[in-house]
Amino acid sequence: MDRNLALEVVRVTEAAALAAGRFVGLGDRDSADRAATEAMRRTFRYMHVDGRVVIGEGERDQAPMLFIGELLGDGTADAPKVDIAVDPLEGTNLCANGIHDALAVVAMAEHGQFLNAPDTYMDKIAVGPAAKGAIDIRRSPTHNLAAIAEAKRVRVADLTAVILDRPRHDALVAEVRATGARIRLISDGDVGGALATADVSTGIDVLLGIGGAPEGVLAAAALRCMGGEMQGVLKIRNDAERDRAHAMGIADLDHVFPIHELASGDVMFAATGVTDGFLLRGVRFTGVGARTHSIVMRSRSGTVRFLDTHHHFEGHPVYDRGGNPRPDPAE
Ligand code: VTB
Repeated sequence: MDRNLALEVVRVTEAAALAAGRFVGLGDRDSADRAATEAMRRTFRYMHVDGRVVIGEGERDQAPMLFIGELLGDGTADAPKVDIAVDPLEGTNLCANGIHDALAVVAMAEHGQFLNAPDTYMDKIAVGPAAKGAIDIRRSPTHNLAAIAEAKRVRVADLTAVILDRPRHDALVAEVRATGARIRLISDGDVGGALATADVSTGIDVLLGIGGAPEGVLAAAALRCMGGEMQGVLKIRNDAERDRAHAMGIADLDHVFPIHELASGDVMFAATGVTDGFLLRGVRFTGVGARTHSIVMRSRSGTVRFLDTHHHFEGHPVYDRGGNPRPDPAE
C-alpha cells in the first residue's frame, strides 16, 4: 500500500465527523449515524483504491451503505486492493447526547489481513507500548493489573482502567476496585478507550471488558500502529451468533485472538473526533467552516500524526459529482 493512502484516508474520517458534528447533542442517533455513513461513503469514491468493506455497518440486507462486501474507492485497474474496516460514527449515543469520545474511524490493510469479525461481543484487554507483553486475557484482571503495574514500574493503585459502564461488568468493576486500581467508566466507545491506553497524556493504562467484536478489530488496527497490545475472545450469546461466527470462518469460539490475528500486515488507521475525547477534540464549527482534529498512522513506520484541520466550506470540493470511474449504485 502506498504510504500516502494514510493521509488520503483522513479526508474520509474528517468528512464523516463533519457530517455527524451537526448532530451533536440533538438526541437523534440514527440521523447522526446516517449522515456520517453517507459522508464517508461519498468521500471514499475519490480515493485511489480498489477497496472492499470487511468491517462495516452490517450485512448487506440490514445496511444500505458501507455494508460488508461493498466496494469502495475509484476501483481503477492500477488501484491497490485493500480491505477496509469502518465505523463512520463510533458512539452514536455519545454523539446524540453530546458526550465524550464520539469518533469517525477507518482502518485499511492489504487483502485478508483483518479478522472478519462477526457482529457479536468480544472480551478485550488492551494496553499501550509500555505494557506490551504483560497482558494475558486468560488470567484474571487482578493478575493483569499487577503485571501492567510491574511493566510500567508503578503501583497498581497508580493505574487507571477504562471499562464500558454495563451491568455485565459489575463483577469486573468490583474486582478492579478491590485491587486498588482506578476506573474510568465510559457509557460507550471502547475504540476510543483502547486508543487512550497508547498515549501517556490520557492517563489511561488499560481497557478491560466486553464490547463489540468489530470495534475490537478497529482498536487492534490502531494499537498495531501505536505499538500497543491487545487480545480478544468472542463472547457468543446464542445459536444464531455461533452460526454467524462459523460462517465467517471462526471454528474455535474460545480462541484467544492476539493483536496480529485481529489486524495483521501493513495497517493504516485514521480517526477524527466528533465530540471531545481522550485524544481528539471534537468538531468546532466556525463562521466560515469548521476545525477538526484527527489521528493518522501506519503500522509499518509507526508514525503517528495529529492533524488539526481548518475547513473552509466555500472552497470545499464537491465530493459527490463526476470524475469517478466506479458509478454509485445508489444513484
Ligand atoms: C460496544 C462497544 C462500542 O457500543 O459495541 C457498545 O464496542 C455496545 O454495547 O464502542 P451494548 O450492546 O452493551 O450497548 C459501543 O460502545 C459504541 O458503538
